[in-house]
Amino acid sequence: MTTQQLTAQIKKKNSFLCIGLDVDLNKIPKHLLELEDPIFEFNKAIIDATHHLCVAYKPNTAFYEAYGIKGWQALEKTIKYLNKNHPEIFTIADAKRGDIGNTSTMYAKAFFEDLAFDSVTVAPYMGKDSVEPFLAFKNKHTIMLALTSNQGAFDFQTKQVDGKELYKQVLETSKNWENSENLMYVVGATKAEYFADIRKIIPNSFLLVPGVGAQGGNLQDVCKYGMSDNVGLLINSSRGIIYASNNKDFAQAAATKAADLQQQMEVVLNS
Ligand code: NUP
Repeated sequence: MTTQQLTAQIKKKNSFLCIGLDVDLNKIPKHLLELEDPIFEFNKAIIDATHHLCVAYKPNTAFYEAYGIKGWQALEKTIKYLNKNHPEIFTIADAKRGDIGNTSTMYAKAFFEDLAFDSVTVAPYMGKDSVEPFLAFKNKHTIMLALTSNQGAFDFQTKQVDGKELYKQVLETSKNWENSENLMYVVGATKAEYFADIRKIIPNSFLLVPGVGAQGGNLQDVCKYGMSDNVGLLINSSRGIIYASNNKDFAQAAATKAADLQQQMEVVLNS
């Protein structure tokens, strides 16, 4: 998918919502546990109830890897279901990969070719030759961690390196990498006061913004400082949407939470 197609979908749906599919068998409704593939059945119900309200889905691979082969098969079924029924929706494998070049190429193949995700999250710590193998895939997107939503972001990311915060070095340096037009960045919603500085470095790049909902990030603040001319934001909520209820009405309850965020986004887009 191209970023133009993503922006067109945002304008059509009046939404830049990304729903995180972080399935925890301890949190999903008990009646699903009797089915053969509870993880996929949960995702399918959430997708069926919310696809008109969001423009992206983001399964975090940890929640699938934790259940071994069955978890990975549920991830595969989920991405196939999305690509078949909602090919216009942007898909993100939140896997935070990155390694020496030939290994990164295999990670990229796993997510872009085998599973056919539109994008994957990548850690920048190993540098240019660990990220460029992902960038080489046409119309696929590499979402690099810049300033994360957690408290530990202050351990390294905001420390000065050569007179500048490390996350700013990451943004500036990566702009010059080959195929950098395929880069997007993760910036946490809990760090809204940093968005204005970030937009000075990367005015147009798409930002994946987790941290709204369960982590307490504020949608309006993120939009005020982070929105670009082409919107440039994908705001993620996982637990705040998918665990709105653990009864039989869970999918409808998730849709209500998603609709609440979508309506707030519509107001911002029209203002
Ligand atoms: O900085 C980040 N913060 C973060 O929460 C980068 C991420 N990829 N995430 C992921 O976003 C996190 O691992 C989880 O999958 C999702 C946030 O979930 P929630 O807090 O909305 O439940």
